[in-house]
Amino acid sequence: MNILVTGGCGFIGSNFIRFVLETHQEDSILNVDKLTYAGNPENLSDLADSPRYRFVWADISDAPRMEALLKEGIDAVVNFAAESHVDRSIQDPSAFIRTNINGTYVLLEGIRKLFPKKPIRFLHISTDEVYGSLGERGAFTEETPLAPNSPYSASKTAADVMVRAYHRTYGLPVLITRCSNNYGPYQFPEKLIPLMISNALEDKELPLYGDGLHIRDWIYVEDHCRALDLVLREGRDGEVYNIGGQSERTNLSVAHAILDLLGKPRSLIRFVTDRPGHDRRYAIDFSKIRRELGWEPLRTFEQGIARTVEWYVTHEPWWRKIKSGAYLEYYRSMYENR
Ligand code: NAD
Ligand code: TDX
Repeated sequence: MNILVTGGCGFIGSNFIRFVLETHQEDSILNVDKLTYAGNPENLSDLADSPRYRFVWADISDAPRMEALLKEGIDAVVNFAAESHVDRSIQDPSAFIRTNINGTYVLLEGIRKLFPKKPIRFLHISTDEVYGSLGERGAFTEETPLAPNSPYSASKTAADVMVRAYHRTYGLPVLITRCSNNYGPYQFPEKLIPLMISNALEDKELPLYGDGLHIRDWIYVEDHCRALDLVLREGRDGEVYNIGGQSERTNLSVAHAILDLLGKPRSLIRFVTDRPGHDRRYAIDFSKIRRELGWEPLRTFEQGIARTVEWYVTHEPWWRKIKSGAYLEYYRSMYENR
């Protein structure tokens, strides 16, 4: 397959591209990324010379550019491109509306217009946050009503249901996945786990929102990528697949695990003002993808967090460049001069 991946310079997209190229020797990838603050081509610098990988600097909201790229013999689109950080969406939702909603619409419309007879597959990476927040018991199934609480999750919900509508109305062969919280190599250090690891390594405080007892289900990014690859090749058109890590943890216990692995004192933890509209708990019922496609997560949280801490310890220049902002200037100037 010749796969167009959007947002491939971000965290999950870069892990997915590497996974596909390693697993499927016959596949090639066209990576389209706008290089926002979260996009870092260094995440894929090892692929720069691969004849099966190409990077194009472009915005998914740019319809003429997307149509031109879709005409390049693409077999499938995997849409990761998004503004992905909840706290930023609370500060200013505008980019979330532009990229997450309008950008997804542009891609769908491009496929509808260009391939009226035999549309190409469109795998859309949605999120468990579209379901809103859970109480102490239960887990999200694919039938749980959508009830997003942040501008981020509301924008992801709008995209998710638009993708569904393009299947119902126009027959586009779409697939939607809703996954829980990812962690692992190349995650931008604004998200909880890389922020906690890098702060601890710098002997800085670890800020926990509210009482620190909010619960997330954590999945190691490689397990997520394997699920996405399966859904792309074997999923049923028009279906939604939940993906989870079977690892519910409070944020406080995540912080403890990181500090313990690094041999740093728990006194680094600081309880700070809570995030507005903060979802209390997420949990995923992934029995559908297990039943239909035989997928389940392979790594426990304890294995995954140990590997992740190790990766950040051995890749200190990578996250230091990001925290200082230096990476952004370098790549912007490189692509602007082309
Ligand atoms: P990320 O922020 O690390 O990466 C996003 C990438 O998209 C960046 O490379 C960025 O430059 C690019 N991008 C942003 N706007 C763009 C635009 N207009 N055109 C082209 N590229 C653009 O995000 P991530 O954590 O890798 O998440 C990837 C996807 O997975 C997102 O759609 C997110 O909603 C979803 N998701 C993430 C998680 C998680 O835990 N991180 C969980 C479930 C779903
Ligand atoms: O400094 C912090 N302190 C803190 O207590 C940060 C950044 C987060 N938190 C809390 C908020 C959440 O309860 O940690 C938890 C995880 O926060 P994030 O890493 O910001 O992730 P979350 O808001 O759960 O959303 C993530 O998972 C679903 C991704 O960012 C989304 O893109 C994905 O859709």
